[in-house]
Amino acid sequence: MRKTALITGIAGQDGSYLSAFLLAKGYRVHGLVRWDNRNDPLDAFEPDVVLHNGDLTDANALSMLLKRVQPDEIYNLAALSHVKVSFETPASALAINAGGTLNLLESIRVLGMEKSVRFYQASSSEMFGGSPAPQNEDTPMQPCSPYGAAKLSAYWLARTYRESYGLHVSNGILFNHESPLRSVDFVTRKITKAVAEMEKGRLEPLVLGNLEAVRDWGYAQDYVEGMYQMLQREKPDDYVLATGKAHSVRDFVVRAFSQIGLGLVWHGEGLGEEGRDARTGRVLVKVDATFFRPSEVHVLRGDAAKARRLLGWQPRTSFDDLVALMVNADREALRTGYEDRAWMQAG
Ligand code: G4F
Repeated sequence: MRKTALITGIAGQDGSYLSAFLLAKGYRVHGLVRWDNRNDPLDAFEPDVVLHNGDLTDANALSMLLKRVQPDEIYNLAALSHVKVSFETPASALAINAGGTLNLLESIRVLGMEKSVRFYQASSSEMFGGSPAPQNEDTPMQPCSPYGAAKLSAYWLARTYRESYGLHVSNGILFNHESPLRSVDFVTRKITKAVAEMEKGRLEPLVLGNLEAVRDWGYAQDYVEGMYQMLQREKPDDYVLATGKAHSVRDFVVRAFSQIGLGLVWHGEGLGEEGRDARTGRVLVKVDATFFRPSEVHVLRGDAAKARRLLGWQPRTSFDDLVALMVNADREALRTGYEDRAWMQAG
């Protein structure tokens, strides 16, 4: 019997990789997508993936959808996922990330689907906030952003529904995971796209915020397998997925420029700091207050021993390979004219 999966947030990076992964396993895939976030016309016909317009905050519509689709597995990936934006729209962060999760869990319960559905909740390492690294499933959670607080609320709702109603609900506590599909609103893709553009002649420097923040960056494609593996376990549980290796934003920048043969030397400090081309002295990187957050999670480095032990999961892509594949994808996108070239006029 073919299984049916419903993925909320299917249009995002993880949704895209996960749907490809599940299709290859023979699943029927349904996806929930906000109508203004679709990159296909509303009446497009896609035989392998059925897209449904919807929004996690619309509880009745979600219930109707679950009743219609009758999924075996639900992957709740939809979220307001940008940490800095969550400081600007905290109520939306809470409504979507926590309220939306509640709407799904409550729909499962009210429809009596507790025994037929398995549920994956996209929890986040941002929930650890200020807790010292390395962080694992037992590390105290001390979020320091509306995003982290909302995700923590969803995490506890998921656990509550598991323990109170016997739902098969697992939290995947994922550390940062990136890819060429990442939006440029996130620091890794912002860097790799700028580096590829500079190689092609862009003149303006790359402008960033906090260069000292340390993250545990993995490759998104490796992580969606872990999501799937969690739902194949007989018993639901919570798992950290991470590489265990940490690098600063500065490390990422240096590595990305080295990919196009440029070395950086740093001058100045704080907001006045600049990264210059070691050979020509040209300014390639600047720092600006716009990209700092009201409060910052300084160091995230995960310990995924439990996922390794119980799921057999481990990341396959190193930091260096991740940076290389992202820079190369952006170079290729420019070469084929896939990305827009607005920066050319601006430069
Ligand atoms: O790429 P980021 O915006 O990712 P962040 O905030 O760590 O969140 C991502 O990972 C979480 C998992 O831990 C997810 F839950 C979340 O949904 C998202 O996917 O920022 C990474 C670091 C931050 O410390 C930020 O302050 O980079 C720093 N940074 C420095 N300059 C910047 C910039 N971040 C962005 N987005 N843009 C900058 O110019």
